Amino acid sequence: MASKVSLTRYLVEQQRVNGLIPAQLRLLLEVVARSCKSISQAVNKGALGGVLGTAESENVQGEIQKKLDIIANEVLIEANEWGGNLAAMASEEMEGIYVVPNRYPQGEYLLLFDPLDGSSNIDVNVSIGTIFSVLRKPEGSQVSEQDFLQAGSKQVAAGYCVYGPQTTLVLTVGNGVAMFTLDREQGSFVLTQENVQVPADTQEFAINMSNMRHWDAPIKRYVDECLAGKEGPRGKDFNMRWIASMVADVHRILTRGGIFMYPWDKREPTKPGKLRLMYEANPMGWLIEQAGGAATNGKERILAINPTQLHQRVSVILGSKNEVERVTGYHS
Ligand code: AHM
Ligand code: MG
Repeated sequence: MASKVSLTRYLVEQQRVNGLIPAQLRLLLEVVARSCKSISQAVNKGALGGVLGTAESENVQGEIQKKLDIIANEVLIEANEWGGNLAAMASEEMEGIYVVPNRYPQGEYLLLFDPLDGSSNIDVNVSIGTIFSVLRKPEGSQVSEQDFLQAGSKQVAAGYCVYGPQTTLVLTVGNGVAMFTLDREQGSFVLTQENVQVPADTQEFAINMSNMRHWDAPIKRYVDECLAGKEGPRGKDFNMRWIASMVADVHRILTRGGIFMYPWDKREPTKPGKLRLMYEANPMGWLIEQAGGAATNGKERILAINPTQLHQRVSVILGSKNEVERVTGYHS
């Protein structure tokens, strides 16, 4: 039997054999993975660890923070600040950027994360996850928020860790998508799937249907056509899933195909969408593209959007290529 490939070995191969990642980026990804292991431990303890429920605080988006949102954010900051790989970090849970303190060496990279995505699912024991994106710090002076405002196409690594029945880390460094399952006995992530591919066609869609009355015409048209099934214009039946954890919905799509939509809607017309570009849509968009799928905001490729704000929101349509192209086509 072929020996198991650990995340460490996979990353070393990406560095040495494929020349895809410098050593500093490899070390940084190891630390992110280690943080995910700690978060997974905390998530697993649940009520026994006293980690469920809300904290008495709000984040910059005005959302009530859960205790685990704060714990996961601290784990990521503490693990990543001292290694010398990063210049600064940004998170859904922090208003401004976190510059690596002077007492540590500054590295060449910028790390962005949603420490615990799908917060509404924490207390009900449904899959949640950590999403991350790595950018290179532009050369020059002191690191600033401006340095983070790079299009998703500039990412050098992106991934997520889903805390579900299994803890699975999913990663791209621009060489396809690989999945690693946490082996709790060994304490390491083991490569369990390489070269992940999203089928171009699908009969499964994911959207929060309770917002239907607020949608724009193109989204309404697409979903109506799916709902019409065999007798409708698509000539086939569709299935529906909505987990309300983007990580879990994207993980399903990477595993068996599908389309995920969190579009702009009329509830808050000035907001471009619910999800955040820099640490949700960009990393997920890149993973999906690396697996042969597509990701747009209905008008353009998510990865082509030039950000103007750290916490900017975006309409998201991603997954199986032909379906994403269809919905995007309905917008033109
Ligand atoms: P969060 O980052 O505050 O957890 O919010 C993002 C989540 C996504 O994971 C998920 O797709 C979406 O919000 C669910 O929203 P809704 O509850 O409106 O269906
Ligand atoms: Mg989130």
